[in-house]
Amino acid sequence: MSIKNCYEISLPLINDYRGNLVYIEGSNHIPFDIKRVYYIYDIPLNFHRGEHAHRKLHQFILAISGSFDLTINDGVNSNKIHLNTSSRGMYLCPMIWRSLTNFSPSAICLVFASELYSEDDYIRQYQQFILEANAN
Ligand code: T46
Repeated sequence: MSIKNCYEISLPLINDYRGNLVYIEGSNHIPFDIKRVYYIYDIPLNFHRGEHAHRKLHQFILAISGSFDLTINDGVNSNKIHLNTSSRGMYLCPMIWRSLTNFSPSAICLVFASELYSEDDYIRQYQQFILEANAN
């Protein structure tokens, strides 16, 4: 898997005089069946999240509030994306090392995931990630 398989997804935003509405339709906007949703918030200043990869998990990550940087790395190439709107997020395929940094004080990171939580799916050591990425 390569970071070329990861891409931005823009969501439909409906704006009128009352404000904004963004909607997410599983089969229309998310390229996998959603089995789990979670969110991360109240991140202390200068702390980071992530620093791991997933063997099988697909995810869609967006900043539902505030902003943060998402760095994706396939073991060869990497790319840093600034997420700062609730109508655009990143799809991450399996076997991508991700780091989330530079959280703004109000940041909320919302994640849609293709599987239930399983620690067995995590690769938390970078050297192990490189071994498994090169073996594929
Ligand atoms: C990712 C980034 C964006 C659960 O029990 N259930 C869950 O659904 C999740 C996601 C985590 N946990 C437990 C596992 C750990 O004991 O919550 C604790 C913190 O998890 P973790 O250190 O993996 O959290 P982050 O914020 O570093 O990473 C998470 C996701 O794990 C990861 O897939 O892409 O958010």
